[in-house]
Amino acid sequence: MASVRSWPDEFRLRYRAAGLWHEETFADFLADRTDRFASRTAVVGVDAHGDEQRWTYRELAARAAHAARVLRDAGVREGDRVVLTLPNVVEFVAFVAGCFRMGALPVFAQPGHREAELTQFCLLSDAAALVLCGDTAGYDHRGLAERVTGELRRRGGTPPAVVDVQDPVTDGPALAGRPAATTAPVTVRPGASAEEVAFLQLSGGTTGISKLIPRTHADYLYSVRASAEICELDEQSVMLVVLPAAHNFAMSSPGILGVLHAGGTVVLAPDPSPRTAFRLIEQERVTLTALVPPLAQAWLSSVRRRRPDLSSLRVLQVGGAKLADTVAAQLGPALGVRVQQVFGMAEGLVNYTRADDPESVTLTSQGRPISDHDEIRIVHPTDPAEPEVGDGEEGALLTRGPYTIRGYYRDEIADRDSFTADGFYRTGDLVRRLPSGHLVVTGRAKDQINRAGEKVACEELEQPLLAHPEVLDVVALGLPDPYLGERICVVVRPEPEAASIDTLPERLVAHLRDSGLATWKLPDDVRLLDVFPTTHVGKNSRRELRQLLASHLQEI
Ligand code: AMP
Ligand code: DBH
Repeated sequence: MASVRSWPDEFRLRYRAAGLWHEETFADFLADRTDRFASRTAVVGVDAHGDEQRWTYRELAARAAHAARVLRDAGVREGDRVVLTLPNVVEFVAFVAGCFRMGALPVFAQPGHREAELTQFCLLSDAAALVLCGDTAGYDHRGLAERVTGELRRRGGTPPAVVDVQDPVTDGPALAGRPAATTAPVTVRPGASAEEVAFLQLSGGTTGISKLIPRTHADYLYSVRASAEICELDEQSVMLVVLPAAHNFAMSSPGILGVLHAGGTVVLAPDPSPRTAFRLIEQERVTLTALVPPLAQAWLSSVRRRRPDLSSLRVLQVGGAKLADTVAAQLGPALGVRVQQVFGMAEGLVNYTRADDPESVTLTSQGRPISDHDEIRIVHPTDPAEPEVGDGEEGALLTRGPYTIRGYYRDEIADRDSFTADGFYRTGDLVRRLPSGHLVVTGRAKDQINRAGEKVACEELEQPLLAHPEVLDVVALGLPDPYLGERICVVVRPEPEAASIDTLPERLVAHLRDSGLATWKLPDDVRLLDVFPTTHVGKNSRRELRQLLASHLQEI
């Protein structure tokens, strides 16, 4: 794929020679686990109709084969991209495995994404199919898909076939003018190279809507294997997936794939409430789960009231956003678990605290990299020459390694900003390194808000608001919030002629919703200000303005 920047040969050879990259593809891996663990339980959860399911590895393979047939009948071919926007239902695992089986590339969208994002993902990936769950938590995803395909048609694109897992059609006419269905089974894809792109993950987005992240079989499986080892997974491991299943954390750190790799059991929580999680932990004797910090806090308060039996739970992973040291210290004693901090990104690098780290490190750092081959550079955050800062000093984190991408999917402009000439990814995170190699996340140098682990690019809010006739100027920023970490605030300079100032905040939120933004990106707080503080004119003036406004708002 010419438009994906990959690892130079020197690095590819190094990673292979070091035994990090294998020949194994996802299809090989799943076929192998089906043979080895056939009658063990692979997946527990509810299906798209809300019925409980419990699949063995053998049954998962059969469901994956069926999903592959559904996709093929919808016109999907080897190498095609398939946008998945599914909640935590068992079909999610079946369709991911089905894509791998037939050599199609899943694009991991979230069920909260709306027209703006889904249209963009379909366009960027030239998707052959969009897989959804018709009615998700009372929201009509079929109606949403119609709007997305309508928009794609208007823009002259080929709309994807729409597959509803609540009603998957295997023998109907092919959609959208794609080739007609056949009834032949879809066989496991032979001969795929492990260094080809296996799927597209989404970045949290710093400019505009999320970029697509091309991950190869070899690089991702390395991180999955190594994560499973660090987290000491085995056939007895039972992982509860509370976070959205398609998120990189839930997929791979060690997540769904790590557990399937080890022959363990994945339990999908249909909703993220502590009540549901506690019920499933008791019922399935869950050993491991992963949360974002606000959920960990919700567990703390809920455990005192509900007194659940968490005796099977050994490890509680927390990541996606900074965990406050004070909360970290309470979790272990209150829940009777070992806390593991996880600092990762869909672009690659993942850091874990380890089982044998001293408690002082586990509670105050966000872990150290998976691999000795992860290269870490911590540089001056504002000096364009990017000199490295001294040990223990705060700086911007750059990284390069065996599972960190060298470029986004078909986005050369983003590549120029996000990667150095020698291939280091600019994470946008500010960190400090401890003598042990552990990283402490101290802040962020990117124009992004991290709301409870969900990332929003400031621009995603500012662009549609600037198009509103009553808005003269707008700045989106994250304000500190004791529960969410950050809450989304937009500061608006209204047009002097704005119709009714009193109702403007509500109308602006409605405007954002109507513009098709994902549900979690809508502002928590809309502030109106007649005058913005002035900044020095320069490249980063908007960032400076955000900082000025943030400190201004905290003072008033
Ligand atoms: P994404 O781009 O959505 O994959 O999000 C990755 C980003 O999430 C990282 O670059 C960090 O900004 C943030 N992040 C992930 N885990 C942590 C953590 N444990 N502590 C602080 N920030 C985190
Ligand atoms: O926030 C993230 O993107 C993240 C957090 C923890 C991640 O991608 C991961 C672990 O793999």
